[in-house]
Amino acid sequence: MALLPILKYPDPRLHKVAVPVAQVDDRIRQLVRDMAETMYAAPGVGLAATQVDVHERVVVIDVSEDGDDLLVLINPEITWKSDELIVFEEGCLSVPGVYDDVERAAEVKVTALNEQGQRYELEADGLLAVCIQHELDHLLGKVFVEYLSQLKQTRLKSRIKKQERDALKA
Ligand code: K1U
Ligand code: ZN
Repeated sequence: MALLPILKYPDPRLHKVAVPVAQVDDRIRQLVRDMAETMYAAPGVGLAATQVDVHERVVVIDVSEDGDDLLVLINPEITWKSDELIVFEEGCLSVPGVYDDVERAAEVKVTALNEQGQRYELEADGLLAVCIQHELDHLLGKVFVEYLSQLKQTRLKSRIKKQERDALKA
């Protein structure tokens, strides 16, 4: 198993669109194991392959209290979103230290393949629904801060540039 480096916003590779997995084989199962280890170590409740610079449709999620309920989503697709919306304060392992409210569908239905390549369906609400939508956005090259106002995005980019300059001086 391996801890994978996580790309940090505004790395342009976070905006690549992931392609479907052609075959669920040992390479993908190893990627899933490494992504899960990386997510648990971060720690986080989700991770998309895009964030570890692999541009294939693979996501891992674990929103359980004890961190013992890993959900593997290969080639996930949202098949239904509720009209009801939920506002949730989101974070992102690719944008450390930034948490802000995002409005998304309160419930979703998703279909995906598991590590054995078998298709399954899932209905989700609450944090799981939020996390599924956040991770599937990553696969489309979208980072949650893009839902924030232009002013907040500009301030965030300036802050990151200043942090990078300060790190060079230190
Ligand atoms: O995609 C990611 O970067 C993972 C992200 C998932 C997420 C969290 C909250 C709302 C939407 C999506 C994170 O895991 S951020 C870290 C986090 O939420 C957390 C960290 C430690 C314990 C519990 C949660
Ligand atoms: Zn994220």
